[in-house]
This record gives sequence, C-alpha cells and structure tokens, in this order.
Amino acid sequence: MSITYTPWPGSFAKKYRERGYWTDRPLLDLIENAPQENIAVICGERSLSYQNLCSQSKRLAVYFQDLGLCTGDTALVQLPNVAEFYVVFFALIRLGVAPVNALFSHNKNELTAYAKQIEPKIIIASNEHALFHDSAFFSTLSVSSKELPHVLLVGKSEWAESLENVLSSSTSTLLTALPSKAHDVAFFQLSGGSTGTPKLIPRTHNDYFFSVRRSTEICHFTAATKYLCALPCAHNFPMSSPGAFGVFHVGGCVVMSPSPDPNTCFELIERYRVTVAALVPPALTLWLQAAQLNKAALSSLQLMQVGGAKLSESLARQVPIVLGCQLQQILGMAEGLVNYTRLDDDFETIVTTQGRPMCSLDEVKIINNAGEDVAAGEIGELITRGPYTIRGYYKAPDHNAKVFDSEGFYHSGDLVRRNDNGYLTVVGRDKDQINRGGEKIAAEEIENLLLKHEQIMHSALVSMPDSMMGEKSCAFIVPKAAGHGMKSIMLRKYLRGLGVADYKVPDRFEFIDSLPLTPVGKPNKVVLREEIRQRLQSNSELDKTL
Ligand code: J2J
Repeated sequence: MSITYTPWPGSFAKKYRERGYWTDRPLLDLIENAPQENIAVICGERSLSYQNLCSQSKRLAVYFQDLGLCTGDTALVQLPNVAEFYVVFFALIRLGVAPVNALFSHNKNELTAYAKQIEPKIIIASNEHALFHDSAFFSTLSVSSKELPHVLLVGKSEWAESLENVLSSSTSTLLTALPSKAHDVAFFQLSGGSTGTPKLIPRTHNDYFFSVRRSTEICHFTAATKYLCALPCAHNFPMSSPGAFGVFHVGGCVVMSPSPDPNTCFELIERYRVTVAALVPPALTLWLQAAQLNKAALSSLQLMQVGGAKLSESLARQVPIVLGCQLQQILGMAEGLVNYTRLDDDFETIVTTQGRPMCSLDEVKIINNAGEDVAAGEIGELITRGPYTIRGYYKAPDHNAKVFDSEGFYHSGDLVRRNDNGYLTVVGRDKDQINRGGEKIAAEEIENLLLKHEQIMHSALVSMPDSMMGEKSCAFIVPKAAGHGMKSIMLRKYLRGLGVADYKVPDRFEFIDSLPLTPVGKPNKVVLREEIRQRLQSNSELDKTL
C-alpha cells in the first residue's frame, strides 16, 4: 500500500517527465550510482565510502524487513548530525518505508505530534537525546492499534536495540523488498508551519530527486566537492539544496559537523579541505567574527551558501572579503520551490537578492491581497507551483484549502519583490510565523499551549527585532486575574514541562491587560509588533543613559 498524498495533475506530471525532470528513479540511486570507492561521509574519525553506505543501509534494511516493515509504512527518525542519519534514511528507502526526520532540537511535544500523524512502525533515535535515555517517553508513543512501534537507538542503550549491534551482526537473509514507486512518497519533510499542529510535507522520489539534481548543476557540485553539513542534517536546506544528497548524486564527500559553531567548523574545514558550506544568517555572523582571527583555516572554501532567513546586505558584502570565498543566497522552502543566486551572477545581484527559481517550469506569481499579479518591482505574496513543489500537506484538507488555490499554487506567505531579471528579494512575511534565525516557529502552536495554562486568558506570539537572530519571539499574555504573580521564568518552565523544543520557548513575555484587536476581532499583531519594538527601543535608550 502506498502513502496517500495530493498528486500533481496528469498533464503536469506528463510535462515534467517529457522535459526529463522526473526520471522515475528511486532516491536510492543517489548512493548506488556513485563511484563506490569514493568517500561519501566523514563523521568524527570515521570515513564511510559509498560502498560502506550502501552495504550498511542494506544490512539495516534486512533488519527492518525481518521486523515486518514494508512499503507504505512510516518511521519517526530523530538523529543528530551523524553518518547514521544517511545509513538510516537509505535503509528505509530500500523498503519503501517513509521517514519523518525530526530535528534533533525537537522534543516531546513535536515528536508526539509527528507520531500521531504518521503512526510510525518504528522509532529510530539517539541515546544522546534526553528523551531516549530511558523508555518513559517511548512508552507513550503507541500507534493506533495501541501497539508500541519498534525502536532502534544509535549508541549504547539498556532498554532498546542498538543500531551498532544490528550493523555488526551478520545475516543470511536476502533483501527482497523494493523502494516505493518513484511517483510515491519517499519521505516527509517538516513544514515551518503557521498552524497549531506541525504539518508534514510528502515528498516523492521524482520531485525530490529532480530538486537535488538541478541544484547540483546550479551550484557546480562535482566529485571533488567537500560539503560541510553544519546545519541540522534533517533540514531541507542541508539535505537537498544541493546539500548532502546533491553531494551523493555527484560522488562527492559530506563532512559532518555537530553544530555550526565556527571553532568546530573551522577545524573541520582546515583538516578536510572543505569546499562548500551552508549556513543560516546568525551562524554566518559568528563565522565572520571568527574569521577575522583565523582566515587561514578557510583557504579551501570556495562557496558559502546562505539561506533560511533574510541575510542583510551589509553581512552579504563581507563574505568574499572576510571569508575569502563566493557567496550564494538561497530562498528555499521544504514545500518545494528553491531560488538560487547563480555562481556567475554579478556581485550586486548576489548581495541584494535571494536568487531566482531553479528551473523554467517553476511558476512563480507575486500577488496582492485581491489575488492579482502585482506590477514588476512591487511587493506581493509569492505563490508557486512546479515540478518539485507539493500540491498539499499530508492529511490536512482544511489547511490545504487555505494555502493551495484551485490552480494548485502554494501560497508561501512570503512577501517578495521581483526585479526585471526575475530575481526575488524577500521583504517580509504574511504568515503567522516567527523566523528565529532560520528556525521557524508557528505562533498558533505556542499560543495554544500557553492558553492551556490556568492563569492565562489570552496570548499572542509575535516577532521582535534582534540584531543577531534577525527575529526573536515575544509572547504577549493577558492574565485571567489582576495580581496574578506570573513571571516569565514560570511560563518558560511551564512550556518546557510540556516538552516544547527550546527554540520555540518565547524569548520574552509581556503581561498586558487586553490584546489590541483588528476590526474582525483577531489579535492585532501589527500593533503588538510595534509595541514590543518601541519597548525594546526605549529600554536600549535607557541602557545608553545609565
Ligand atoms: C528570507 N527568508 C527565507 C531567505 C528561506 C534552502 C534554503 C532554505 C530553506 C528553508 C530550504 C530565506 N531569505 N534566503 O528549505 O531548501 C524563509 C521563507 C520561506 C521559509 C521556508 C531550502 N530562505 N526563508 O528555510 O521550510 O519564509 O526552508 O518560506 O525551513 O523560510 O522555511 P523552510
């Protein structure tokens, strides 16, 4: 049985195939067609060749097959930046089991929400994550039949099977299972979201493979590419733009970094002669500072890709001077569309825009509130459809009706301007989301959790400006009673107690008597954002006078 998703209409699918965009090959080809002797992944002191990656993922697939997993099943995976992430991914792909790859920063709240949606047959996680130190959390994750899923952990564990054990044990069983069909769901990406429950993005082999392949062409990836995976490996950017999968497609090498911290990364770049790195803007800021002291370590670096959140022009201009390499800006989204500045673009285009779509069949419109196309150079919402942009979230008909229109365009909620050459510049957002330096927070999700607090009457989460992160989050709270005695620290503790990922816990709380409302009676977030901006400004004025 295959996993249900909203397919592209037949006429579109036909066009994508005729153009050679969809090749009807499984993602497994990414590693199987690479030169097997090349090193695919370096992780700590370990180097895995493509042959190792293929054989380990095959061994693991046999184990999954023995457990009874098969095409159409799903898996919940949460791993840090380690080589096992890819071993597990391709092992599942071999059987047609579709994973959701949760971020390592995700916690009980997020994993539970994903598990509810996909009802996984197996959980694959790391003993490094506090949630998996014992079986307490796992035992809450029963699937619909009330059976617990299987569990497999990376690292030693007293309560679960370990991946290392499986890989080191021999088997005579043959792998008979096959990947799902190329037009079927290969795995789920995570949506940054703007709703109460995190939405899942079904990605097919055909659409994702195309996105990866085309990205490698645009970014000139070759077998000589050494790519530093410093962002969370499960995120769409380091996975596919061109990311690790792009590297695999061309037989290059991925160097895993546990974090984007410049000290760790610079050492890896120097040691392995890394050629490409991908960062979000706050990490880039730290790299620019660190490079002032240690530019020599970066001598092999040729390309710095930056995306996930708006990069300021002033930071962009520093990249070639301070890091000694070329900058590429990327405006991407896990739903599909990815825009790149091209390597041969003029410098002004590279520092002032976030690129243009990667292929000619990406249809991008920029519309006003009435749904009409705006004039060139005017600001509007980016809407799009194309060969690798989904037509619907997983099992979310109500939300889909809101963000996909009748022609199949995805309404991104990004406010952009397009220049005469088709390059996009992001100028704002018209979705209820905070972009905390590339990490997305759906306001409604946090507001709903706050509303469950017995002393809270209303809550509204908005972004506030931050020099390092671009944006941070501020929760406006209307208490039920005067003299409530609530403190920020208590509410932080409360949210952490609910198992909310740390990055989603509001950076600031403001207690107010009532929320300003829009004419239709919704919290007026424009007013709230302005309010917090002014409060921050007067605080910093105050700091200056002290
Ligand atoms: C401003 N906002 C940006 C940019 C994304 C490559 C790169 C990034 C992502 C990603 C990705 C931005 N400037 N350069 O999936 O493959 C904001 C927009 C967008 C949302 C998508 C990839 N680059 N954004 O960030 O799904 O608001 O994907 O709609 O996490 O991030 O977030 P996400």
